[in-house]
Amino acid sequence: MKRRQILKYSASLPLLGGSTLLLKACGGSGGDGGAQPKGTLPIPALVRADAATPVTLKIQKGQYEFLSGKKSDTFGINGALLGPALLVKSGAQFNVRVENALDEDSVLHWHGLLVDGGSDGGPASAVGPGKGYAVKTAVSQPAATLWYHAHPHMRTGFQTAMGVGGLLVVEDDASAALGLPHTWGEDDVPLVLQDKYLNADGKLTYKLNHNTVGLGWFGQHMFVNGVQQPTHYAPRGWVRLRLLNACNARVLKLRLGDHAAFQVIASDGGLLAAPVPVTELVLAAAERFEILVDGSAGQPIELVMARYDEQYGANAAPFDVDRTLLTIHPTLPAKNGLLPPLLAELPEAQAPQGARERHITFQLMGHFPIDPDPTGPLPEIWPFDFAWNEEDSVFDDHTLAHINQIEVDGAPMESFSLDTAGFSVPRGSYEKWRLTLRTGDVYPHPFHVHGTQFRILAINGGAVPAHLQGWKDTVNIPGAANIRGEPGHVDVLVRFDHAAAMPHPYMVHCHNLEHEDGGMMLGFEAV
Ligand SMILES: [Cu+2]
Repeated sequence: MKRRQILKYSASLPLLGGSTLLLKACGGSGGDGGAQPKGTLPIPALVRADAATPVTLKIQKGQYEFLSGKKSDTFGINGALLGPALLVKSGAQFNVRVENALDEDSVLHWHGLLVDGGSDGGPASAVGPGKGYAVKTAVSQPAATLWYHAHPHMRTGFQTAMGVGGLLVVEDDASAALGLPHTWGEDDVPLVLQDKYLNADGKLTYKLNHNTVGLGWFGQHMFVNGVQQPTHYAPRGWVRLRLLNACNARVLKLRLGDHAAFQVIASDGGLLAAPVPVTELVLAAAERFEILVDGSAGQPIELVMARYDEQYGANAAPFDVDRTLLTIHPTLPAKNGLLPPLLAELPEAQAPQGARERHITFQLMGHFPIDPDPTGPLPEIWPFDFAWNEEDSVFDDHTLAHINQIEVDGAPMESFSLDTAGFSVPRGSYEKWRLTLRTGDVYPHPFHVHGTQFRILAINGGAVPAHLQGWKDTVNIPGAANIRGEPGHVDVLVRFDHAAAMPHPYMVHCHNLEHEDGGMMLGFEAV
């Protein structure tokens, strides 16, 4: 597989006019505002990880030039930054060995993979420096674009920001028969989207203080597979983009340069029932969508990150204006990938009568400046400043773990503990969960639950947009309209088919990684 990838790239080299490329540290110079593309889109190697071809994943330290000529310390998997895209076929065994070559505990979570708690890679499974573990587990879910990332408690944000992450692709016969674009790195293009905060020396800087813990770690540079504003040469025709928002906290709103419609074909857990045409697409942290863009005219297609005003800090400069993330030139010979009118059969998303209901409430840190007195003056909102990322960390590990909470059915849970399961769900039963926030929490929180792919029943009590009606493992809970307002709420239909018992429970948590590391997480069992 690796060799094939290299050959494909060698073949397209002359067209790119480049010299060296592919996963070399070739980050752009300057900010995101430059007019010229900064390099070619690196494509992560697609590596089959099953019983016949087990793969070793070494979480290691490295150095990477996010900015040209400026080296930064990073983490990566089998490399300096990020890791290979793992491939496993539904029905096969997912087979990897994880080795931790960092100086601290680590673990890889298989985000969206339906496996038991012991194989899931939750924080309770973290291993120390120099240690490793094997994962061998059957995969029995439809084709999907999943991912993996670090998940050690209180260090998930730091390690993921440093580069511990990658894609995990499940394939199956039904999706292969559809004729969708499927030539990896040509008309089937993985895009790992991440913002990074880099200091004046181009070094990735990550601190936990009141600001970053309250709002999340934001970067002033956007990277696509580790490169700023890259260019990709694709076959003429439909081009499939596998989008992953791998930011720690940032919500991304994407559109095409000419505002043309594009087709959403898959969400977190697999194909939608039918393609959904949209002109813009919002991805909360950890969400994935697969889209098809129309390159039949052979004209350049820009993927643009639009200004986003519904998350505090997300529209700070340089993201106060729309920014091009990637330019695709569909000028190579056509591959004839199809856009079928129907994609997959999905069961109706309806809670069965008598389904157990749970209310899960994310509670943002106690000293967030929310004034509970409705007659008092409005509290001051923090001025947003990227330089927070360089302020000293103010939390020790003990304090950090106890900042945020999750409440279940109105009962505040104890501060997050790896030793405690907050609740227990019976395997194989549907449950209807209402996900919500504290009154007056104006901040959006991406909800993620391990061990299942769920369906969204309602958002703020209303209809679910068509592209969110498929399988999901992450959904954004909208913030309140103002600091006195009722927060958003999302109803989802969940079912757990695999087992997770102490000491390896599943996790429900906010995927704003700084919120999660501050304790906005709860372990639970499926029995
Ligand atoms: Cu949150």
